[in-house]
Amino acid sequence: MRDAVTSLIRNYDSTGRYLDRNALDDLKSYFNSGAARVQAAAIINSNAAAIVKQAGLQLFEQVPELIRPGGNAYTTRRYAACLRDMDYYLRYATYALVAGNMDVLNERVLQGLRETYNSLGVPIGPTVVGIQIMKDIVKEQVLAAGIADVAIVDQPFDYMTRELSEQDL
Ligand SMILES: CCC1=C(C)/C(=C/C2=NC(=C\c3[nH]c(/C=C4\NC(=O)[C@H](C)[C@H]4CC)c(C)c3CCC(=O)O)/C(CCC(=O)O)=C2C)NC1=O
Repeated sequence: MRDAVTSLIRNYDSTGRYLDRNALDDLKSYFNSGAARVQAAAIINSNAAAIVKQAGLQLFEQVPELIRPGGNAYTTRRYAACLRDMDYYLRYATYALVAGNMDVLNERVLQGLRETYNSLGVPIGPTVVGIQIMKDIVKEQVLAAGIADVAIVDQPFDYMTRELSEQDL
């Protein structure tokens, strides 16, 4: 598992280089966004249950077939599994957000996920919609807390979305 700093150092060390202008610029921008990343993680942490619940309701409103007979989230067990997955995505998004690096998502979330979902008939499209809904809710809350740099929030959610969708082609 890597973060913005360790991955940069690994990069430079592998070619025996001192940290050059580009490296220093990258580091500066990571450290400059550090306080906002931590604040955003704190906001998610104290609202996680509500964010997942609200995102689930919105998702099932947008794609009601999911919770009808024959839908993948139909039955209490599968409904709960779906919300649990949403909670995983949200929690790991906070790790990646704080790390400033998406490595943790590859390693702990995305690896093998498509195969699992395909074998269980979990539809990728609506999963992606659910991740995007959580992103929008989080961005609203982060913005409301006075953090201007909400773009940092996009990164982990968009990364998971992109990887899931691309893998499904
Ligand atoms: C931390 C990394 C991690 C992830 C990501 C993860 C996902 C994950 N989701 C699963 C199931 C599932 N995932 C869903 C999710 C959904 N169904 C829908 O219709 C919606 C679109 C969607 C919710 C948004 C459902 C319903 C199941 C149960 C499927 C079944 O057992 O039939 C399973 C199969 C085993 C189980 O049920 O626990 C895994 C491994 N597990 C992990 O350890």
